[in-house]
Amino acid sequence: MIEASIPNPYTPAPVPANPAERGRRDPEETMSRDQIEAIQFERLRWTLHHAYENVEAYKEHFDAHGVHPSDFKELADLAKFPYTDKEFLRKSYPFKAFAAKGPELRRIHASSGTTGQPTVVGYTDNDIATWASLVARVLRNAGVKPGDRVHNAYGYGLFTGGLGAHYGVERCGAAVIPMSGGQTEKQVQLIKDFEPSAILSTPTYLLTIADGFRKMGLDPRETSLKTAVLGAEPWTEEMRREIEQTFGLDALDIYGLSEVMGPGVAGESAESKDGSHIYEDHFRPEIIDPFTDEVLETGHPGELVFTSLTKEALPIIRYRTHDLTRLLPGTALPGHRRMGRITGRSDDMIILRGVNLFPSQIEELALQIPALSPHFTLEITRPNRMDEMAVNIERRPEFSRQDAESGARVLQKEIKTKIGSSCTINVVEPDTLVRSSGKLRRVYDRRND
Ligand code: DLL
Repeated sequence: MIEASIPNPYTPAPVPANPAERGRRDPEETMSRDQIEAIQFERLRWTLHHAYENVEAYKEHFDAHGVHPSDFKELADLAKFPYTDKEFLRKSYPFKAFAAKGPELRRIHASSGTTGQPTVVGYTDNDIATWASLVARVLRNAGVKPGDRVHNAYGYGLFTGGLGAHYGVERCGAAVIPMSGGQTEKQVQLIKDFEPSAILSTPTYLLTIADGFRKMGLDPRETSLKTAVLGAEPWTEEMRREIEQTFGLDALDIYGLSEVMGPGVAGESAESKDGSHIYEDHFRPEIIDPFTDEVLETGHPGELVFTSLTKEALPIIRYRTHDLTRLLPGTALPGHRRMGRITGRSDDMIILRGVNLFPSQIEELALQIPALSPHFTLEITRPNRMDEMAVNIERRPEFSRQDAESGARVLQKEIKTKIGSSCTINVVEPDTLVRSSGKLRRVYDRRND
């Protein structure tokens, strides 16, 4: 047990022995906003004490900003506490931000990121139980039931996607097929033979699996799959439509990040299909202006910030995710706010001759053109001291080169009028761009090469 001067008000609910009961909703899901905020207050008060007393880096950080956990007297007081970010965790590499250092520590994951050393995250038994219960929540709300089979194509290993999703499937009473990412032919074979009703994958990797079906002479619409729970990278409503039509299933969102837990911080309900609900009995979200750091009202777009409410091994206070979105009132889970689609990460934003743009904007426009496929990359160069962007995009195999070229001209015009950037479009042949088995890299910035 990790001690703090005030007792931890939370313990994870026991796993029902009867698998059929694992299909039941958690009582917190149907709570009102007032009830959720009352829970948030109690749990946040404990989290602040726990972080301050058990993690030296938090004590130094709070002391440097002249705040103490006893300054937290109402929810709004959270704003008195300083933000944290990747740099805060990086400086604590590998374990200095952990409150659990001894036998309480049960698992370690890490997120690789694109640069520098990985960010290391840790879990106690209770953290793992909570995590599984939240992924189970996402899956239940997406329509997965006890007795279902679920194909898990998230990568297993240090990445939180594979194992995080794995225990969530078991927790909701379904059977997990731990396929991991890659080996697309084998994915196709197992989906065909094991007949899962649901698949967990990144949206772009699911498109690769669809290609795999076609290559084996199979129609992706003929599979047993009824639900896809997709996340780990930004995706658009147009991509949702593409995937749903390709497989004839319901595609729903799952959101999360390693530092805050992993997959299952938020999930989308099949009944409303209107964005992921953040599980606010475990995470308090805020939206801030990424430039002025000011906290914005619900509904305003900005950067998502999270504070954990129940995490033991790695409490996280006002963590800046760099994910750009907005908070919206709850619908299917009225006490929990939803997040809008992530339009991009502030560190993925391309600044092209002064115009800010995100790959998701290109995805949205490209997918409206029938002859162009969702497989594209963006290549940015600076040949004559001027930024240039090329969109390399595959034509759909069922359309001619000529159709794709005229589609490309439409796309070029759309990018100019809707985003404000001039670019060139290179139509390439089907199946020539690199596929990824997990998170896809779309942007190749070669301006400094
Ligand atoms: O990607 C955790 C995860 C695994 C989520 C499987 C969902 C499914 P990280 O590797 O730490 O963790 O990357 C976190 O991925 O800050 C977002 O930028 C992005 N991301 C995750 N889910 C979504 C989503 C996992 N549903 C980073 N939509 C986050 C858009 C997402 N972006």
